[in-house]
Amino acid sequence: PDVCVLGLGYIGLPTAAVIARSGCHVVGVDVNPHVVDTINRGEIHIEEVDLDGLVQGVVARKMLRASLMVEPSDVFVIAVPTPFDENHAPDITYVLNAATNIAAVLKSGDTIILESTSPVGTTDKVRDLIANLRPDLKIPGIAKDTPDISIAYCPERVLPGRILEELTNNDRSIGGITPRCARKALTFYKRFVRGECITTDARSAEMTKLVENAFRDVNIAFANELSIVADHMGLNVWEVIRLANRHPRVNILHPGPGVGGHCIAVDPWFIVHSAPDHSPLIRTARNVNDGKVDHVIRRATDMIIANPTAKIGCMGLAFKANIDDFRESPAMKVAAELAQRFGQRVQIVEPYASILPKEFDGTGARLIDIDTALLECDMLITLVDHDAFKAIPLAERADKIVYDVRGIWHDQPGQVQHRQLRLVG
Ligand code: SAJ
Repeated sequence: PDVCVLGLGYIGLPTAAVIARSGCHVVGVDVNPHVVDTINRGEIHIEEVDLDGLVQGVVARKMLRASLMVEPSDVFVIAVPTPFDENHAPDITYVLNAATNIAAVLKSGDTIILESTSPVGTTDKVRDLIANLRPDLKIPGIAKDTPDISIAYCPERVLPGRILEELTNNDRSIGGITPRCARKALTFYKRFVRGECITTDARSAEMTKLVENAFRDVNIAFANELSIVADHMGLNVWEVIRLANRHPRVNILHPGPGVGGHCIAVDPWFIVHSAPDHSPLIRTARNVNDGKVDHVIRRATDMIIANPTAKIGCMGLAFKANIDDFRESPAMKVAAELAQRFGQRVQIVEPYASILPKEFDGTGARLIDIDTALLECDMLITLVDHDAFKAIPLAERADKIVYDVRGIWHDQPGQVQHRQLRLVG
């Protein structure tokens, strides 16, 4: 079939490229002319492992091209952002705009698939919108006889840095407005997904996506709360977690400077917004993870004030390890705040940045490399667990004052260590 993918971001572009590789002619649609031009040159505007070669190949073979306009197709895949406003209310305007544009070219036999993370009920809203705009079509769940079109919700669940691999290998939930819609979408996903595709209804699939990210958020919140408790009690949280995780049914995640990125810190709010009186745990987890940023800033500030001549190296700005994405990053918030407070005493080490982001304008902070940091800085604060930081041997940092927010240097002197006391085994 011919496929139209709406939204060419971190999910839409890799999805469009993988569908094109499976043998469909794909047109990718984006509102940004720069994105459209870049892709039509066979290039990419985002960083993702192996995506450049894949896009170059499918564009060269004329299986993928980009456009500013939605075009008639057999399958429409919506992969636009769903942000939330200052009250944590989800904003599905981009999804509804995409559906409006699809309605203009929709014909009998077509399938519409929503992949964007969405509050429960969004796929029904898309269906109602299409029904309004296209009274000539028989709509699933509304029309009495066999509908003309199919509508389904099929969330992505890929991890940045492993997108192409996970796009093909992960299992998928396929939620139809009706069972027939689910079967239609299933046939499409079977073309390019090797993981198992499990059909369900649209609302369950919408909730499943939100639940997956809320589950991770709650677990990270547990780890972050533990880190503050352990700090208060003079314990090394990493040691405690390492030992607790030796229990066959315990698996605590890693504390850090808070939770960043565009999904885990957002999606739980969609659940809270739908059921505000029934989601105290999910809401609290969000607040615990957001509060961890402030805790790290306070703790680092105390250490910096206690060492008035020390030069400080903030290690990392990315929202997580080994990627170049600095948006919604707790590391960035901590580093920028410390730079505001302490000016030129604070230097930034970020191997994935070529210049300092605008958040550091006027602070006097400089971007330095790892070697300069090891030479010039007296205090190191690990805000991101990049492999390049983990690889720094003890001999090169033994004399530093370290605030190991990410727990990457377990051998650092001055941290409470009990491992040597373990006599068994
Ligand atoms: N983090 C910790 N401690 C941990 C794990 C993560 O502090 O033990 C932090 C990270 O440093 C980062 C944030 O959490 O700041 C989120 O990172 P992540 O790697 O957990 O997740 P994302 O946002 O890159 O991708 C998530 C994934 N969801 C789950 O694992 C349940 C991915 O599969 C989803 O597709 C993606 O959200 C999405 O698009 O929703």
